[in-house]
Amino acid sequence: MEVQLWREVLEPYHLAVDELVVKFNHVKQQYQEAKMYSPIEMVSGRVKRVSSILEKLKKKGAELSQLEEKVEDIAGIRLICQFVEDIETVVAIIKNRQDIVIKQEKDYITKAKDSGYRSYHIIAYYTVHTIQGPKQIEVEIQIRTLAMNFWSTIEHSLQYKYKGHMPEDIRDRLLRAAQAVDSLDTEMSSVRDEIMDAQNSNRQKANIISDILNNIENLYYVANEREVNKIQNEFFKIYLKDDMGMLKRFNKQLDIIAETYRAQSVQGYRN
Ligand code: 0O2
Repeated sequence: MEVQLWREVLEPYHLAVDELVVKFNHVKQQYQEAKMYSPIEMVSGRVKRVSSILEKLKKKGAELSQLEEKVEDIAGIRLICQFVEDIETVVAIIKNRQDIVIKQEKDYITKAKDSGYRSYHIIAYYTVHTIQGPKQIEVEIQIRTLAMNFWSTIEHSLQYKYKGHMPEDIRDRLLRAAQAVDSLDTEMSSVRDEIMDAQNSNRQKANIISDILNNIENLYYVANEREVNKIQNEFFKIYLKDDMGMLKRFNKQLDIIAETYRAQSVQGYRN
């Protein structure tokens, strides 16, 4: 293959990565808009660098012409979760999609690699549409927790630094760090319900505050300034008390006031 053709070969992979990043971010956004906990915390994607593709071909003893069949992770998507339990949910979401067809699953969570690496991999078929028509390509989706991602990012850069000759003491320390990451994930899972409750109530509070501020802003257009200032000051006093019940009741009162003004303006229109 001529060097300048790399761009052409990789083009559909770039398209697949771009599309899938948008799609998975949209999944996250949908959960957030439905005011639900999202099992996907972060989405990223990359197209493998030419040097890494060549390296993999060499490792597999494959020809350049076998590039697309032998290198399954030219297009790579990474989905990061907060908790180990979320990984299963994300895998189920992927399996439910019609635009992603699973070829193979690699569970390095149940059984970590010898290096200590933990992650769930899905090799899938995904079709992109270019001006040449549809093209089915392979994509590798890596699903892991924040803690697993932290470990693998560090380990990956050390692998790069030592180019396959990692000193034994570093390898041992990385293995110990991998065990610590595993314990951290287990520990976080045991307090998952509490953490999720806290995150939910933070989200709920932010939503109520934004409703209240919207109501106050709308009242500026219909009520007199003195009344709105009074409401604003009252809101701030309640806000400082950090009491969700009071915020909810205050929001309800504002809804009633806003409704009264709306009714009055409709009546005024009729008269
Ligand atoms: P990069 O730079 O991320 O692209 P196989 O084809 O099954 O024989 P392969 O392709 O190595 O073997 O599959 P595997 O084991 O599922 O690994 C694919 C990718 O997972 C790797 O791609 C890494 O991104 C990641 N990975 C696998 N093992 C490790 C590990 O021990 N440490 C870290 N940090 N990442 C790992 P590349 O091409 O190695 O790298």
